[in-house]
Amino acid sequence: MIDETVYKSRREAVLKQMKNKSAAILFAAPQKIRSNDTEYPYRQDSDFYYLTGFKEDNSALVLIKEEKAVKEILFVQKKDKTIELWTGKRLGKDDAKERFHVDKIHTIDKLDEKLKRLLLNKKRVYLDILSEDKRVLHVKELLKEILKNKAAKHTPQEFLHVRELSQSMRLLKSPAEIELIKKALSITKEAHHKAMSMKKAGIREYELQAMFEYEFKKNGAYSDAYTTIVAGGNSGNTLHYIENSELLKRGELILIDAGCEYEMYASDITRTIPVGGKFNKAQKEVYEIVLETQLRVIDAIRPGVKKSELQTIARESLCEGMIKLKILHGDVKELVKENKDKVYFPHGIGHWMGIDVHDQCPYKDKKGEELPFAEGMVLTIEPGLYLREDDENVPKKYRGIAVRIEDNILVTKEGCENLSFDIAKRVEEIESLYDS
Ligand SMILES: [Mn+2]
Repeated sequence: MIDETVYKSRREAVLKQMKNKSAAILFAAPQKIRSNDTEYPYRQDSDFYYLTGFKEDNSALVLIKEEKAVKEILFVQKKDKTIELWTGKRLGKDDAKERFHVDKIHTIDKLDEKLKRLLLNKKRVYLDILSEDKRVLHVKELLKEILKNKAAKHTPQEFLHVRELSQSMRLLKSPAEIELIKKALSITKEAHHKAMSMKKAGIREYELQAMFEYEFKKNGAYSDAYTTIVAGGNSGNTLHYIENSELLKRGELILIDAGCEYEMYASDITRTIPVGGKFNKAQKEVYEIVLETQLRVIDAIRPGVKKSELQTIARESLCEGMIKLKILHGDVKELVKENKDKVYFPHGIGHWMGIDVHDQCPYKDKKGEELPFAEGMVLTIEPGLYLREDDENVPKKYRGIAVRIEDNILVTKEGCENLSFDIAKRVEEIESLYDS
């Protein structure tokens, strides 16, 4: 668990970045309606959670920066016995005062009234400017009113994106955050190992998906971090296949991209395993190329290196392998230059990961230059080869094979640490787990 003082220091770091005479407003995630009065499972907004550790909906954080003073104000839901009977306990204003180290707590129904005062004489407002959320649009309307206020010395003239403040901070994970990711990975590992050991021929992809979701919950992870992909055979060539409805057949591979979320932190692991427990020769050949590529890329990660360099290492390594398998012909560098590999490896080598599976952190600095890796960053490394069954340029024995191998990597002072090092991925390891 992350301590209250950590959230406090994150807000202070946001306030430090804010310009003088400004206000920042961030809302809790809205409830999403599934139909009529039924909602999807609720998940807190990632930036709001990062700055408050608060999981209730219908809340807002307002940060105020003046020349010599700063103020943190949290708006929470009112206690209401009748509503709480239906939707569960609310923390309420009094308990929120005890828990949160902020300057002021109000109930959310006071937000408009307070904002009218708080936003007066501010020059800048940080808001989720890209959002279509009706509460954000409402604040914009309020600001129009304030702009008309003749009594104001200053009126907000500049709108800045509130999420940029926290998202750049979220790039570097603290030891406590890394512990949560490790915990998520330990649960995810159990599920992947169970999938490797199970007899799978004749069951449907969604049964395997259900096993993952069950293992996640059983071990204390409330949710998956994203919709599980269980793709048997050629379906693995559809990158975001989530239909998961086909029968798994002996002789095929299954590409499983599944990771749980633990205490709001993600894990994101892909393994490609044989349905019947044994890789055939062609599957093994493709698999070894992807594995060798993944190991080469991970080996290159250290502070100062950039993601685009890893992309090149991956592409060259995959091309080298595809030449050996006679999928591609020619010179590695030429093939990469001509993008001949793109049809077989069409995606990026990885992405930031943290509170979100695809963490919304910047990849470039303010000048538009690519950010070099630094100690504390966490990213996925996930090369793949996708050989469609209808691709006549691919030797027949490889058609319909899709392999992706994905691990979660922490950049350290000297190099990197593979946080998911103990999830089986070598051919012999996977095969020996089957039915053992
Ligand atoms: Mn991923």
